Amino acid sequence: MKLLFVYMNATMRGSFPIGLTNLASYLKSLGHEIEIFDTTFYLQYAAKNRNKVGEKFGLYKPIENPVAFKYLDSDAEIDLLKKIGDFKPDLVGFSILSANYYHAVEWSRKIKEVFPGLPVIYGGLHPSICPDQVIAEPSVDIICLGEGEYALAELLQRLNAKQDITAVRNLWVKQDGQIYKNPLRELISLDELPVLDWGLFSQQHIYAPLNGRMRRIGSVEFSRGCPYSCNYCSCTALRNLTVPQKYLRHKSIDRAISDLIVLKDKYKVEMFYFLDETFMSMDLNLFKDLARIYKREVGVPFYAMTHPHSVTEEKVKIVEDMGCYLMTIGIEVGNEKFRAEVLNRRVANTKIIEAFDLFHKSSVLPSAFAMIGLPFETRELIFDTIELFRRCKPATYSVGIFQPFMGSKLRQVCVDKGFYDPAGDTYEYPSDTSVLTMPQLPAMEIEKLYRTFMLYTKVDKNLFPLVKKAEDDDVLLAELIRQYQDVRS
Ligand code: B12
Ligand code: SF4
Repeated sequence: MKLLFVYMNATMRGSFPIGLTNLASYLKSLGHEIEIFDTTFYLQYAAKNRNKVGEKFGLYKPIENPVAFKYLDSDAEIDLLKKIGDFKPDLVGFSILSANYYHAVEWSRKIKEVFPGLPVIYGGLHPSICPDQVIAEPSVDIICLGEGEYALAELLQRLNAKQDITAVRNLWVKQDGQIYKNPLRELISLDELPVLDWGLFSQQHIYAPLNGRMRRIGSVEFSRGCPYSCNYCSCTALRNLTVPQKYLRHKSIDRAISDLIVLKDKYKVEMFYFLDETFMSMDLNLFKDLARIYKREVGVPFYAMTHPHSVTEEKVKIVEDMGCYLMTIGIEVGNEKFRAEVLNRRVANTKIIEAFDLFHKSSVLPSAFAMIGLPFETRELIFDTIELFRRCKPATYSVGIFQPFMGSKLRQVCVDKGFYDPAGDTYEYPSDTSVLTMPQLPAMEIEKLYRTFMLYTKVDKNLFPLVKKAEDDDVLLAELIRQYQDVRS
């Protein structure tokens, strides 16, 4: 069977998406003909380029070795229809996060107009957490909840054999005015997935910025799932779908290593990015084995993300020896009580500081994640975050304005407290803007602190009045950013 996936990515930010690549590689390995229509490199999305916003406010380092990407200046919708006409798929599958939902709907309506008999399936995070909304959309015939590999394989096999498709597990199927809602099946064993086939995508996806340099980066996973339940994260909703199965699982070391060797050689990977939700949380003995074999057989530097709780002296030595270049630790906010009560992240500041200090003593660069503009947050609380950043001194970091993403508990809190009106929500939130209306912290105040965050974390404290002035003075802001963006915090 022929399946055309539509990878909706309106950020102009590359990286081979793990979920869709796994899915496409798996179906290809079963003999299906798979093509991907990818929106990543269309110039029409330039305004949504998050990297550019981050660079402007000194939040990302300027790139020393820019890559000359080839962007497409044609119209993505016209190109998609042409692709369908040429490839003649038996099924079109949209892979979407919430941010892409309405854009995908525009396109699938158009597909139904031009190719009325062509079935359309939606999968990915948004249909998994908002199935009722998505199945009600007339241009969508089928939705997939949770992991798609086995479900799509069975669907394609049944479509090919012209068999009934209404009882395929993980799928909700609309047929003759009825909706068939099927339960979820067993989770896939990660060892059953074939080696990622990045050849299905534009090879430009291999280039990504890291700490001021563009590098050939391969996004991979060793484990899937997370033991925590932070209130601002949508992963928890995905995991809850699969209860009582254990969503948190990992590959066997043999399989992980053999895949990494293939990818390293085939795509000349300079650095691997382990997308595991919290890489260092794995069992100590497993970690030791993985590290020993990785160092010997793969030997490529890598970076990953982790929870501060997982950082111990022993584990830092292990990742250092394994060749880790950078580890991102979620600080999120600086006030311990606020972090526990609002974010449901119960970790002490002393533990966070200890984690950064351990990394500073090693050769691994510690990086940090943070958010500002959370519900109930005040200017003083944001300064607690700035203060903790000044103490932890991350080598690089990513700070974002909180957005009420679908599937996160905090979204509902924002709606209940009147901080956010979900009527007419497009799910697309510009990265330098707050969409909340909070009496104690107006959106404008959040945006000013976002623009000056880097400065407050780096300048000498006696310059704080000048930075405060720059909150309202774009010329001064640009000048200060120019002076301080290369200064190590
Ligand atoms: C890697 C990543 C990215 C990558 C790749 C995105 C992608 N589409 O894969 C990049 C950097 C591009 C990215 C960008 C953004 N991301 Co992001 N990202 C992640 C991250 C860290 C991992 C996702 C992942 O790989 N999951 C594992 C794979 C196996 O699961 P999966 O992709 O869902 O795929 C499976 C199923 O969904 C299904 N499936 C997927 N597609 C399809 C298609 C069909 C037809 C079918 C049948 C099935 C199916 O089968 C797959 C395999 O089993 C998650 C956080 C997390 N830990 O989950 C956030 C996350 C997904 N991102 C998020 C967000 C908000 C964004 C951004 C809006 C920016 C931002 N503020 O962070 C942009 C939007 C990008 C866009 N598409 O326009 C949110 C999504 C919230 C929501 N409700 O939509 C998450 C959950 C983080 C969070 N804040 O909670 N992101
Ligand atoms: S934010 Fe990170 S640690 Fe928290 S639930 Fe999501 S993936 Fe897990």
